Amino acid sequence: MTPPSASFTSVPAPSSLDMPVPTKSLNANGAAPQQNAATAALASYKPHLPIQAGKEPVEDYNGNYRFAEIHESYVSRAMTARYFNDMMRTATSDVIVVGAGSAGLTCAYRLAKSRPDLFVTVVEAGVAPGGGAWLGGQLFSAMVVRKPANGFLDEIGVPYDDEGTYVVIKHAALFTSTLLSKLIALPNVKLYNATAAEDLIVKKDPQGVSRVCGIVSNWTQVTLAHGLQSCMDPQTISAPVVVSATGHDGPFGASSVKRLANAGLLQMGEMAPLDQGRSEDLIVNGTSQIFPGIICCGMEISEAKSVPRMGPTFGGMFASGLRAAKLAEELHDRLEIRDNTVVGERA
Ligand code: AHZ
Repeated sequence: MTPPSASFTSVPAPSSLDMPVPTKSLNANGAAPQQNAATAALASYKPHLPIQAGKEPVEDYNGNYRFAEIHESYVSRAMTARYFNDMMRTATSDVIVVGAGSAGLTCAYRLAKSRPDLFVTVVEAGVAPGGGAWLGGQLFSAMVVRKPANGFLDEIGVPYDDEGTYVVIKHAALFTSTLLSKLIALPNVKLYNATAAEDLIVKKDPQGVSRVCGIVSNWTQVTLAHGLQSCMDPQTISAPVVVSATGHDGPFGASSVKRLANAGLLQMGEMAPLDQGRSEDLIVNGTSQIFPGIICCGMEISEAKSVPRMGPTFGGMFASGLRAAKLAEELHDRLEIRDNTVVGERA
């Protein structure tokens, strides 16, 4: 088998499972033009491994099951090409949603569904998106939602028991998995999980207004290891509108409001003790643009504005996410954007 190489210029249609023979092209100095070779490799990469006669896959559960052939390199490239294409695409996004808990997922879904012209990038620090929405209170299964937020459950097709002023979903995971599957299936959405927003991009626009223009991202495992290694630089995703839905304070929570407060750009509150009757209205109605370019929703609002928590009732998270989607859409439409850069905001 020919060893794999990062520097090849053509990939012949595979007639066997062997890797293609590398062909090196040299520049005028006799050095391999690494960037061009890599680009050429991508351009000529043909993701197709034909099924050969006599090696057809067989779906037989009586002991003769046989998979179609594979070569490790095809598996690697199938993932790598897509991930890097996504990164090329999302380096400039229309809206970034930070945090894929119940508020962030709801926001991203409503926004991407109602505005197919906007590309929505969702960045979630955890491996499993969903935040606290996999369980009800005290790690129990059922999820309680106060009316009228059950309207969103009707929209996405999640069944519930109607108990008067509130409804109960038999398992929180039914809500989260349904919403997640609908969100990821949308063509104008990319979800990066295991990826943390480490910081925000804040710049002055030509009118002199400081505004959030995107996020500083890194793989979460790298973010968590910053104290163990010398500098492991992040990279960025730019967007004229950022929605922060990072939950209340915790290992990662409330990260955008905390960052803006640390930088002296915002005065931050602190989540107030539980008051179910008051909390959810305050969270939804308090969902707002907390600094130019950044809208905050879900429990992060409780930290920004000292709102009481509500414990395990989730309607406030859905409605806050829906309000954030509306605000994000309106803000995006008010902004003057040239070459992916905000040049100003119409009144
Ligand atoms: O991993 C976090 C979680 O999935 C993610 N997150 C936080 N910081 C991040 C960062 N980069 C990327 N810097 C980050 N991702 O954000 C998600 C937040 O989800 P959540 O479920 O914690 O927050 P939520 O506001 O969507 O829902 C809160 C649910 C709660 S908490 C509560 C109470 O404590 O009283 N009650 C309810 C209903």
